[in-house]
Amino acid sequence: EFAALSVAARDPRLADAPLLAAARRRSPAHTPVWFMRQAGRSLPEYKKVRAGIAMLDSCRRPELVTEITLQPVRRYGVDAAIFFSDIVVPLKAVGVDLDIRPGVGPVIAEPFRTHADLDRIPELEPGMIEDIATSVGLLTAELGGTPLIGFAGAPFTLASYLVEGGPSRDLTKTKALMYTDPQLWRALLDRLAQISAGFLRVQVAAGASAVQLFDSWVGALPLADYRTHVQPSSAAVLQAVRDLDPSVPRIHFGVQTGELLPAMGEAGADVVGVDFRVPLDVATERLGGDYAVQGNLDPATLFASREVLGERVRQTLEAGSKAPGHIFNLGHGVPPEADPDQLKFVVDTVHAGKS
Ligand code: 1CP
Repeated sequence: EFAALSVAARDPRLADAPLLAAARRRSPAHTPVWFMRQAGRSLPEYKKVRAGIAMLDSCRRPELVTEITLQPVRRYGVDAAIFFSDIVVPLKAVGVDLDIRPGVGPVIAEPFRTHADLDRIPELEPGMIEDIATSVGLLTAELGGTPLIGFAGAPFTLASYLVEGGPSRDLTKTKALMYTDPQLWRALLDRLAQISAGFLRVQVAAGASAVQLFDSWVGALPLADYRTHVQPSSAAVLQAVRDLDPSVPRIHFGVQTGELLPAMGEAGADVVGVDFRVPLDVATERLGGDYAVQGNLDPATLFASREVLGERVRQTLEAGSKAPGHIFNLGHGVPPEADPDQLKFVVDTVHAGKS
């Protein structure tokens, strides 16, 4: 249980934060809501401050990170900030040669192929990301009673970029490595678990009051392979956060993970993120334990009329009310073309409640 409550010791106002209450399966004052990718290209104020600055450079400038992270909190009145960074930032910090290309995503100069490639992915030391701790410290001072969610990519999703060399639809090379050389695969995932855990622990130590582990692409795997080849490394990441501070709730998210939900919970999550394909009441039944859920409005409904959007929000709240705790979110990230006024409407509708 969350006996230590060291999170509340950081700022007494966090004790009543709806996001933390829902994550702990206690009754929040209202259903908390935030959006994956709430910062970023859907916001004109983001495009303005990012102009002329490369994505990965912007992630290493504490004043800029602070401003970008706060933008959606100011505009929408969401119940949490998510740290502005990217899942590949810690890989870059240990020296992996990679870049984020506009309109594409992460691209790796020399994709991972053999045992020797492990030498190009050293362990993460806190001294390599002192700026991340600085950014989190600046942010938590500004945020007061609004929780900051720290995050990292899960080992499988990080491995998928390293092995494929960039974004990929079917992850064939990644799965081929997993099936042909399970020992090398395990060594790679162990190394990535250390890096992912190190990235999260720096954020938590600096003041993040919840964390989300993004295993965005793990839905590419059947359950049995997930359990054998992936779950142990993700569990190690979540355990490392728990060891540092058991009062920090852990959210575990992936896309197309309908078949994997219970296994993702068992990996050590308090909250399981659900994409838009599985209704939250069905997800709760599948999870079958004391898990809060997060989600899961289809991002495409942001382009529908207010009438349709409002109805979908209320349906999501109704389905979420069957879970021991519900954090409202989209089923995946905010599309870059989304209208910020529609997102504000979602926040207001969630805060107004079901009826
Ligand atoms: O120039 C730009 O603005 C680039 C777009 C962008 C942004 C705004 C990228 C490139 N990353 C980010 C920030 C980011 N990335 C955040 C921050 C804040 C927020 O949510 O408000 C977060 C949490 C991430 C995490 C991330 N990066 C994930 C997991 C989340 C998810 O969407 O599933 C993944 C898979 C990435 C890789 C990545 N980085 C960027 C892109 C376009 C991608 C996806 C590429 C692909 O399709 O494989």
